[in-house]
Amino acid sequence: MTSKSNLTINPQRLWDALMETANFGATAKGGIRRLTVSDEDRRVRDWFKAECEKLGCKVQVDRCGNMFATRPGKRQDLLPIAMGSHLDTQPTGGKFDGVLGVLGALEAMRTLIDMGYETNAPVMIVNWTNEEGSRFAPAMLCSGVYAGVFTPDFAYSREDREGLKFGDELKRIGYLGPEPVGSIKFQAMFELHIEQGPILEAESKVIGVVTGVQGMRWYEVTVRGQESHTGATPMGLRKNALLGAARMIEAIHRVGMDHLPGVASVGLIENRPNSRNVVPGEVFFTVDLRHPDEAVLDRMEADYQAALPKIATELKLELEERRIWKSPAVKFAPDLIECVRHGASQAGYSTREMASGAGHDAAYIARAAPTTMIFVPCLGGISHNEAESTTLDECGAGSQVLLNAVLDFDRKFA
Ligand code: HGY
Ligand code: MN
Ligand code: MN
Repeated sequence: MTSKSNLTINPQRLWDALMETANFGATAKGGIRRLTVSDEDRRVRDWFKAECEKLGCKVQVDRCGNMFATRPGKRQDLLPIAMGSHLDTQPTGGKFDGVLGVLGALEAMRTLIDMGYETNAPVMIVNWTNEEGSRFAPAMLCSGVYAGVFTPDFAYSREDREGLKFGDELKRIGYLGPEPVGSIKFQAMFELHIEQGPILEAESKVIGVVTGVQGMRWYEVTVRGQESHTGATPMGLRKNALLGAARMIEAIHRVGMDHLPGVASVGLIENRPNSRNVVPGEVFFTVDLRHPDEAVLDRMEADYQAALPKIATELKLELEERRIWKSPAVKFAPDLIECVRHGASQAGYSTREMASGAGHDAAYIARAAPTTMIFVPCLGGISHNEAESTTLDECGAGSQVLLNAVLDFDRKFA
């Protein structure tokens, strides 16, 4: 009988899987462009489904394309213990954001099967659809539907910047599954992820014991002025929407600087008509505010929403602004956090307790079941960047701690 202690994952096999799936949407600069419910997303989903079925797992797909691969345990009266993350990426994403969590879970599953180790509870791997929210806002869209934050119809209605709808694209790639969202249950979820920040590397720690996720809010802003000739329109008579947007973006940066460790960012901007000799008449941009403390986030929101109208008035511009997403700060489940601590110490890895700056599916899944996360370092803390990088050993450490934590949690059902 295999003892728990010699259940050692195979870091090379995990690394090979990471490099193989990096081909689905590979970019020239060594990153991945695998936007949610794109053809590249379909290819990696097909690969994931085939790999899980080869292991004998039952693969189910719900009506948001969330994928659930389950291996039975000794006791069918217990709900599965889940290990989940996401396979979609940013437009210029890296090889590890999200995918490490899904493939680290696959490696843990492969190890259990190789060693003939039967868990008490079933074990499940989850691929959550559209964690990134880059193509279809907001982020964590389908883990949000699973947790009851959004309705399926809200998700289906979301449009990308080309006017395509999420529901149509999900159907087009063949992943509008039969299972009602939320109907496939599990009793806990562990999510392995790269930190996407510099702390673990700076402190030479291997494992982040994640205690929660900071609050996040997204907004959309449209500034309207008047298109006019750049040669014939005197400076004092212009209604320059891009000048207004530029001053607003500076003001938003100031809101972040005035509320550290909060962050304030503008990431997406569309300038119309975007012609070199036309004074811009309309600018659309997005705003992303985050802070660990909701009360401070309220103040950041108030400051930002007070600053924009002043700028619009000064420059005789019209302003349209609205909040499209609010994900409150989340604390993870203490007993699952304890399993991660045990799992890391059992493997002999140094640890550091921390909250997550980035959003994750775990932030919403924590509303549906006890949840926590495990971080590993990434080079220079860089992520959402084609240069995103981590090492075979760090990926292996994360997957090993994930397996150890799941088995630690499972032991109480013996
Ligand atoms: O926005 C986020 O924090 C996540 O990467 N979707
Ligand atoms: Mn992610
Ligand atoms: Mn991401």
